[in-house]
Amino acid sequence: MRLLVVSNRLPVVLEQTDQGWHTRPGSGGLVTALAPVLSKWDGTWVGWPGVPHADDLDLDRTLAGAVMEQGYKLAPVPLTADEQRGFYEGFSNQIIWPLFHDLQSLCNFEPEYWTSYVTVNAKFADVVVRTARSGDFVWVHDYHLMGLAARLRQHLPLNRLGFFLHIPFPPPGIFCKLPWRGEVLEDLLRYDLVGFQTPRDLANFIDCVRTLLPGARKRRGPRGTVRLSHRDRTCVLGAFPIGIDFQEFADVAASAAVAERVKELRADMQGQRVVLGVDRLDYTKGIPYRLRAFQRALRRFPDLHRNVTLLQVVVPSRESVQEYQDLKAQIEQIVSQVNGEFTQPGWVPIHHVFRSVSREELVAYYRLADVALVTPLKDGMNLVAKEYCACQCDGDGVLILSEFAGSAVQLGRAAVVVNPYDLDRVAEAVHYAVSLTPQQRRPAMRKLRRNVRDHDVHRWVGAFLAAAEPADRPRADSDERASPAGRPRPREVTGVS
Ligand code: GDG
Repeated sequence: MRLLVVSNRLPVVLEQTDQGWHTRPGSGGLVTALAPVLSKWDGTWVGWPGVPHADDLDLDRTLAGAVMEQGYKLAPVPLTADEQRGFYEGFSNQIIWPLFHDLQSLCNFEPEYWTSYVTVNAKFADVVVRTARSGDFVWVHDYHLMGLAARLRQHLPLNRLGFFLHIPFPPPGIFCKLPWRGEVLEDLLRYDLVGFQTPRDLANFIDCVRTLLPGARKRRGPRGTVRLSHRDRTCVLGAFPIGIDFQEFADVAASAAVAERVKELRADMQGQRVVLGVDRLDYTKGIPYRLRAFQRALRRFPDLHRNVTLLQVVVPSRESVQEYQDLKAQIEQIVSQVNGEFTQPGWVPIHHVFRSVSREELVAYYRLADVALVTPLKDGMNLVAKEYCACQCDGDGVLILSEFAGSAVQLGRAAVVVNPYDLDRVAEAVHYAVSLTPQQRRPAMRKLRRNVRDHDVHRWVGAFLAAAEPADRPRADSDERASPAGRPRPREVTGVS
């Protein structure tokens, strides 16, 4: 069996220089996790190369070099600028992204976007069909490509098809606003396996199926999964919380180069305690609320003055979309307001970094930080929370975590859990976190690190692929209608103990 991974973007970055086009490897948890599996299984990654068509760009030739280095193949799906606008900026990021994060008021349900999404999903499917051989496992990633299975089924009847949703799945009250709700659900049920980040997302999906497709039948599957039968097909559903490459982060954090950088940063910070926020520029990450909460902390707890600094890294993202430009302006305004209110010679309360920093610099920030303030309004998982823990190789540090991040299911028992909308409680959490003694901080961080280590990204890949194995015969007595009373048993997600 070979593995085909399909995602919106290929795991490479194409760049144009005076010498022509060339590639450099992409970064991120998914690339790190899947690269070794792909090379072991003679795999191929299918995705959009990230740049619009250019006359002087020979995609196959440019990507050939990257293929040699990475040990697996790349199959590009070229998109026109119009397709990229309608499918990516439109349907994916102005409809599904806000809706699935419970922010339906930000949705723009433009019918053209749906048309573009259907066309582009068909284009992706065509490249997969051309690339796949009978028996290959096709693993599709994320909300941009929910509609691939229908077309793949027609042309690849013997291949197993898996899908993993990296973002949350909303409850029926929100999902039902989607004009194409029935199509999306039916499309997802055409996969053999659909994976979600948390048991809550899985339960929401089943509730939506129950609401919109009343004939669907639900049974227990192996290892906490659920089997849903609809029309002539059965789909396995499960919760597979994504992890990080713990060892890689821990090794970089323990390296001499990072230790040296942390020493420099500490000297720059002049003994202040550092509270760290790291986010892509996105309204789901709750950055304005976080900054307001920090402002409240400074107003209510004068002992924080000159003693605590918030280091907020914001990585530019989706800046062609109006909401993201507005968010950037809003963040800059609050930062300047708070700094104007509290700055004294020798102390600027918020350091705002608006750019991407290198992996090594990011790890140095994680190590430097006494407290990580991870307060998304809603998040599929949130890898920053896990990376922060992995990087505390001295066993110290405090994680303040939003109850609405998927990672709270695993880390909530040893983190300081907050409602990100509750500014006063978040302010108190910051004050509490910086007041803890090492004796109070260390046991919780030990538990957090153990949990992140034991549920790393390699285990995630293994669990998903194992669940995608052809099904055992279902037990005759486990049949039941999809109903509220018959909610799926949540997959056991080990909490820290
Ligand atoms: C989606 C879901 C889910 C950030 N700044 C820099 C940088 N980063 C890296 C972090 C982390 C990643 O970006 C962000 O991951 P998150 O999980 O926090 O968020 P999304 O990008 O929204 O990801 C999310 C995830 O998919 C995986 O399933 O957890 O819920 O929304 O890895 O390290 N990396 C570098 N410089 C930066 O400045 N090098």
